[in-house]
Amino acid sequence: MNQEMNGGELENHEEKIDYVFKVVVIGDSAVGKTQLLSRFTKNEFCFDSKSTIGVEFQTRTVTIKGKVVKAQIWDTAGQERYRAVTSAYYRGALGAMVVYDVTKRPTFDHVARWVEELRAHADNSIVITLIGNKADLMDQRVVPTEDAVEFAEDQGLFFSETSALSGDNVDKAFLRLLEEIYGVISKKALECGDKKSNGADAAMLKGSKIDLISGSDLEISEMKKLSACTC
Ligand SMILES: Nc1nc2c(ncn2[C@@H]2O[C@H](COP(=O)(O)OP(=O)(O)OP(=O)(O)O)[C@@H](O)[C@H]2O)c(=O)[nH]1
Ligand SMILES: [Mg+2]
Repeated sequence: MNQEMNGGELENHEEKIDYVFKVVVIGDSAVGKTQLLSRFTKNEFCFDSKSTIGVEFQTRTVTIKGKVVKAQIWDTAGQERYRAVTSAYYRGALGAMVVYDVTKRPTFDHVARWVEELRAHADNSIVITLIGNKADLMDQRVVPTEDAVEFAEDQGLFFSETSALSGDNVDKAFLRLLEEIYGVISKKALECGDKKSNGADAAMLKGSKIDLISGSDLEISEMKKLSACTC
């Protein structure tokens, strides 16, 4: 694993949090969204997982390129009847995971719809990762990896196959997404600095650390204001 992005738990470093990244996890019901979150945030897996009602979030704090990043990951309900509720949570999300089940073709066929919904409700710069979960069920696979790779390339998404059950690729996929988000906001901050300095005062960019308020209950919209360039 990347040394700079060790995914280490930093529970006692709340006061030092540099960024809070909101990430939403979406996809059809029973593809394993809740278990992916559980694996990433608690290293736990539950065979008897109950279908999520509405939306809830979990957090994990990691370091990326020397910065302390709190990932606030929103677990949404995949069931159709909650659609109207869940799309409201896309606002302010810097990243999204669109999950399907490699053993259920319809869950992959519906991915295009989930991505469309994200593009309609989320920010343009949102980083999206396509996740084919339950890769441990090798003999039940019906979605070939190539189909997903082709779709991801076509749509400009990152892609990983994971198993929440074994833990394979779960940390890697989340950490990559967080690293990509970090890249996007760093670039925005630079562009913002460029515009402000108008090319005349490069020193303005130096040490322009963005201070974020610690605490999981801070409004995401506030976070967004602080972490994104507004010029
Ligand atoms: N074999 C296997 N089973 C998994 C995996 N991930 C989840 N499951 C099982 O799939 C079922 C559904 O998992 P959930 O995480 O609850 O699915 P969800 O996407 O959150 O579903 P909703 O909350 O209804 O949207 C549960 O029985 C899990 O134990 C995996 O990687 N491998
Ligand atoms: Mg769930």
